[in-house]
Amino acid sequence: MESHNLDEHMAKEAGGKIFTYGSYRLGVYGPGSDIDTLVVVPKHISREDFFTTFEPLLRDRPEVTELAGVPDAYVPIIKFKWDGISIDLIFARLCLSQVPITQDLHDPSVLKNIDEKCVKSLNGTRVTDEILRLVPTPEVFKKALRAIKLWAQRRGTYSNVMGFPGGVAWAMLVARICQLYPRANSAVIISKFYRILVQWNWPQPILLKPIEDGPLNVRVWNPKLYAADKSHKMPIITPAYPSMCATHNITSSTMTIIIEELRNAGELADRILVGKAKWSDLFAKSDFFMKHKYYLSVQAASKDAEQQLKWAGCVESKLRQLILKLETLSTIDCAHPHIKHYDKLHFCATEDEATLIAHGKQVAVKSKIDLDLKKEAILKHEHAQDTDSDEGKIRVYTTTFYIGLNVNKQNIKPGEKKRVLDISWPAQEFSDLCKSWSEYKSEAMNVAVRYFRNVDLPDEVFDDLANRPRRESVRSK
Ligand code: 3AT
Ligand code: MN
Ligand code: MN
Repeated sequence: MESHNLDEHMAKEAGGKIFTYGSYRLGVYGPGSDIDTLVVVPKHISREDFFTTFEPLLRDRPEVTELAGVPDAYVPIIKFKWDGISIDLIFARLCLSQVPITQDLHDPSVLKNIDEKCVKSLNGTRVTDEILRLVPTPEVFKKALRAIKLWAQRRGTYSNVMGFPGGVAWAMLVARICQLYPRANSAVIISKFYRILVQWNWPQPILLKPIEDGPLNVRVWNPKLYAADKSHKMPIITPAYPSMCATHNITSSTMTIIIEELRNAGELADRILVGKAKWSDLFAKSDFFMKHKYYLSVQAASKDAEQQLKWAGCVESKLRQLILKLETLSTIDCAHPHIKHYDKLHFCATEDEATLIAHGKQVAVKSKIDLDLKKEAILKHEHAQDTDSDEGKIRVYTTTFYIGLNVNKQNIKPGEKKRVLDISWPAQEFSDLCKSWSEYKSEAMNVAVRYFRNVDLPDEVFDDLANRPRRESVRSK
């Protein structure tokens, strides 16, 4: 601070405040959750100070491990572990000479005269605080949300990137039901939740309060003005200015899946309330790999953990485009993305093996599954790469995403003998889209799309191998 030409008194008075957001702020964190933290500072402190002065201070602390600063992210962030607990730390500089301990972020005027990245960084806290302010009884809300989150995760409908509602969207849905039934307990909220949302007149938006205008020259969700906003299928709108749609990723396939899951859960919840079913039935895991007869796999491959993390992230962010293209085929009723992906490290003896694996072929080489790619990438930076006996072999990292397909073989067109499913066009377009990434290197990365029957799925995606789909055994003569 003194390096910023402030006298000692001014430096002391300048203040600063830590806020939280995400599941930690909402009180719905679990064992795998991080603590999402926002540091708010007065105008003398810049984002550069955050990364050049504060980050090294953190790095030097003995409690800190796996630290990674990402200054050029959409929301610039420092990620690290403190005593083994994951922390996401973001930064916002207000246009104020002091940030006292009583500083509040509720008023949209805090957004005045600050840069765009700071507006984005403040958004998480402003939204979670507003949700908590708008629910009649936060304790009822939190307990119901915990149940809904667990249900959505178990049913495979919790993932913003994959076209399902994410944490904030599910929270807003529960909050809306709490507003509609201000005196209900959490169990009643859960059963009303399913009933109301199955019957909801989508694309009517879910709003926790009327959309407000504010001091910035930024877009606020408005389907009357913007065609993109009008196309949202299940809009769930954030309550803090500038209001945005938290579910713009939902496609007609994921919407179908969400509604079907809501309907099934609603029926279960009714039976639970009259004692005819157990709560544990509601939280039963859905087996994605038993649901469909046909699947697509999308495999991103590269030779380095850090590169793989970015490349797989790029491919993942484009998957929605593939789903949208698949939905346009008349032979596909529903393209169902799996919310989980599979990271694997293959140790190849030859370049030929490496190439085959990168092209999605099944090659029997030594491999490591259940890989923590993030950790591998960070450890590499800390020069602590494991030096196991596989050194010298060629490493290929793969990340595989799956899409279940409901294939429609009816409505045979005149002249057609049998409906054939041809995914080559969407697959090619998708692969071109991934490869148009600015950091794409054709010699170091690949993306491979494959189409296959359920019986050809790899063993590693099944928890229970005894029940995996198999080819009908040929009866003995
Ligand atoms: P966990 O309990 O931590 O698993 P969470 O809801 O806290 O669930 P995250 O920590 O991943 O989820 O994210 C917290 C918030 O951070 C949610 C969203 O407002 C913001 N956020 C996370 N990832 C992104 C992203 N890629 N782009 C923009 N905002 C993001
Ligand atoms: Mn979190
Ligand atoms: Mn986080």
